Amino acid sequence: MTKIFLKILQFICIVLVLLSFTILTATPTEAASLSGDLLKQPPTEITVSLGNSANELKYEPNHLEFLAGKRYKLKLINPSNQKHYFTAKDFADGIWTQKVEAGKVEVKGAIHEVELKPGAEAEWVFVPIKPGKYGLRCPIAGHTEAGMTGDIVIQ
Ligand SMILES: [Cu+2]
Repeated sequence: MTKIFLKILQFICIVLVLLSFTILTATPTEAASLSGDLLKQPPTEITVSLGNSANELKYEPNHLEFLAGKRYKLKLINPSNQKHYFTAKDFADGIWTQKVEAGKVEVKGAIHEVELKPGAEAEWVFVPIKPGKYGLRCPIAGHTEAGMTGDIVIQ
């Protein structure tokens, strides 16, 4: 419960920061609608493949960059014949997750890792908040060691 509350607070903070930057040039009416506009902002789409059809143990791409305060749709796909994880806990703590969508299910709120079965797809919609460099890895036995790692930068 406290975690969710902190996430909401974080989100409100980023909205306030964005508002204070924009308010100088915006009329009061425009400024009032900015927080709503953030969620209507068309997300930048990025696709990451967990493994590939040749069953190589890697993320493609294995380096991701995001800008704080922008809205993103991270599309995760698994074209391999084994399951994989997208595990980036510190990154997940540094973003505000709007939802994770898979099939006909939408999960709202904080998420720390996503498991994709062979052939699965999921979409993670979020707004990065905390700049930093974060690690990404697949914790399935042997996968991290084989090079199924990556890094994620929030600027
Ligand atoms: Cu894996």
